[in-house]
Amino acid sequence: MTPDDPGIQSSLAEVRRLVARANRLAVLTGAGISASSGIPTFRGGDQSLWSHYRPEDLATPEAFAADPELVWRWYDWRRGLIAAARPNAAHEALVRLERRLPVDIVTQNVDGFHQQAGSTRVHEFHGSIWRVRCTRCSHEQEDRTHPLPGIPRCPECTALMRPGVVWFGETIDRQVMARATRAVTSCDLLLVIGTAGLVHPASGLMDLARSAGAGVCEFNLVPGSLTPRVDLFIQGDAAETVPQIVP
Ligand code: BJW
Ligand code: ZN
Repeated sequence: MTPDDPGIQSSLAEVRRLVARANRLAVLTGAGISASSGIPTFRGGDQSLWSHYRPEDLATPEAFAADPELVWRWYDWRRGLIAAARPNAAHEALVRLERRLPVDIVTQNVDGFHQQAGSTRVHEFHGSIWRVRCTRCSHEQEDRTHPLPGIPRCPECTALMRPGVVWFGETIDRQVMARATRAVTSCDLLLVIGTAGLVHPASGLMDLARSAGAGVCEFNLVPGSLTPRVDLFIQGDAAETVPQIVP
């Protein structure tokens, strides 16, 4: 499929109809929902200092073991961008939806924007950029310091702290996985917003929802790997399209 294919674009009226009929909603979000807040996506080819790194070069335990300072510098830069930015109209629209019916948000994003906007049932599939955890003992805590004065050290055992996020090759927290699975298998409708759908196991959640009988609506700037398997596709900036389903 290409963006020019006729018939790919569904109407917002169709999405509104499905939302009106739904009893439970689940939402799977990715980097694209925060793009309009000024947060670069992972595979978007932005012009930043860090754009010549791929996520696979930095978001791995091996990259951290080889050069913890480099990896922390990347996270410190991103923490600065996020701290200076705000949730956008798409995050806010999902808060309004929650006033109408139960809405579980499974987010791959680590920015905390859904909670900041006011959503209450948020499952952080890949962790949070505002948490740090010890590489040696089990100590974990919130840490919103920016800029970081250096690599954070564990207050319990002085070992290096690492970002409290899920890197490639690491498993999703069992409880978060269970909550996300429950959310997508118990909803009537899944909204998939701003994800390329290339990273497992998050990308499998959509098929899980479908096999449990849910309808799927995708919101993205461009059709992607998930689009052939969705029921409705709304093309455009999520900050413009998503608010139109919850006027
Ligand atoms: C807009 C927009 C606008 C832009 N409006 N839309 C081979 C085959 C299958 C699987 C594997 C494999 N080899 C390895 C794996 C497993 C691996 C994986 O999936 N790799 C793939 C790359 C192939 N997965 C894992 O390792 C996961 N764990 C796991 O599988 O455990 C089991 C296991 C253990 C050991 C060995 C093997 C298996 C863990 C994955 C963790 C991913 N972590 C990251 C970093 C998180 C922390 C951080 O933020 O730093 O998560 S990587 C990065 O990708 C981040 C994101 O959450 C994730 C997804 O990215 P997302 O959100 O889709 O962003 P983009 O940039 O890709 O897309 C943006 C989209 O928005 C685009 O579609 C745009 O068009 C759109 N857009 N502007 C609307 N304004
Ligand atoms: Zn420790």
